[in-house]
Amino acid sequence: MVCCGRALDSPCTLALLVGFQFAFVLYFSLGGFRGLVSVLVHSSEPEFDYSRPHDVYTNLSQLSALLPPQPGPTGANQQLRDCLLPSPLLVGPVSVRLSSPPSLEEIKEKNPLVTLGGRYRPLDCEPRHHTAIVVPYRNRQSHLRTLLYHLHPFLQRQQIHYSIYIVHQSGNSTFNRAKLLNVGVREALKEEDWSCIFLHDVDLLPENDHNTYTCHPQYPTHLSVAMDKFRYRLPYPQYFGGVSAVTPDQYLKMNGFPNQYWGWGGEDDDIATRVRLSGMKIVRPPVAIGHYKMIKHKGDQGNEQNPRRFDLLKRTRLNWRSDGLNSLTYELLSKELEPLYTNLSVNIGEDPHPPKKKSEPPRNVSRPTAKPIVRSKELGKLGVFSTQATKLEHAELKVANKSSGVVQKVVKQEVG
Ligand code: BGN
Repeated sequence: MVCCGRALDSPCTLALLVGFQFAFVLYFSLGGFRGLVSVLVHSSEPEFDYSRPHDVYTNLSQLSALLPPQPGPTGANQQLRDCLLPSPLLVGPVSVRLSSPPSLEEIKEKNPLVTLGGRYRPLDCEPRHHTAIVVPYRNRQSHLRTLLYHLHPFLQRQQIHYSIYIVHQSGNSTFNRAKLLNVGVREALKEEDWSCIFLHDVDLLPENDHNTYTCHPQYPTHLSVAMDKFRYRLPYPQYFGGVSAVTPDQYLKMNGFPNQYWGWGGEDDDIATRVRLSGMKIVRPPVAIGHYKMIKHKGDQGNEQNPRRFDLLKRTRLNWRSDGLNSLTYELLSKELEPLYTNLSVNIGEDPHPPKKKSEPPRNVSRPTAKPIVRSKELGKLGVFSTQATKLEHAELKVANKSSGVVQKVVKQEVG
């Protein structure tokens, strides 16, 4: 060919360069390798119409019509058949009521089959799953009512045996989500041989009941993969916050969760790192199923951003075996079986580094927009960013940041 005879300045070389550049940009704008695969190979992702959600109490009247199981002639309960898989009661997308939640009495009335402590077990079939839902909590009365109003019917339709545990941090010290989760897991397992434990933020509401509150037998699960706050996608690939689930075995394997994260941020990244360090990986439902809405709210007093989270994250590899379930100390102040939940009130001690009076203003998480999660200054402080992340990861990051405004990974290389 005429044009290819000469070196760099030939039109052919130029055309090739432009071509490559175009292919490169196309590759990343389609979401890198994964995006390309999903475009080329027809996606088997389920599809749901979120524009026409069902009422979250749909199909529940069928359940309420069931009488409590009648004892047989010998006094023993009849043998129940196993619950069907998937539950025939599921409806898919459900509407989320975000404002003015009903009173606890009204919620109880709408959920007559929920028993003391916020427990439920299907009456007409033998459940295949036994799930404890652990919710770290402080001063969020209206969020709690919104969650209970939504979660009880949502879970009953899934025909699982479940109980909701609210772990209330007493006192005024800085909030410690991961430590409260450790307490919740330990207390829940004292009560019952749960096969699955859900770690659930109080302000997150699942939007699709095909997102079953059950565990993967081998690997920890991350459920809140598509939150409205992050424009219905993962803010970064190793994100493990919001709603996740472990079996007791998985929990033991990773030595539970860290106890040292006081204040907002980083503890979920630490947990994700533990998953990998203990030889496991994170599994997720399809994005089309893992939809969640976050209740909008102003900054959280007592849960200011934790400035130490970067340093803590750098040391997860060193600390995870000694800080966790095996170093957990707390005082259980009370355990009350409320009609819609079990209330565990706990003293988990004091933040050894309480924030100074004039600290960063509390984070405002009220806007459902994808805000930069980690500022580049903070990335710099971490100091581990460029040491292990590959060039490809950096390039992907740049493109993702440009298109979404979300600065993606910090501990990416830690969580692999
Ligand atoms: C991340 C936070 C997570 C939080 C998500 C989503 C950190 C550690 C920085 C090194 N991680 O940035 O804790 O769940 O944002 O809001 O701040």
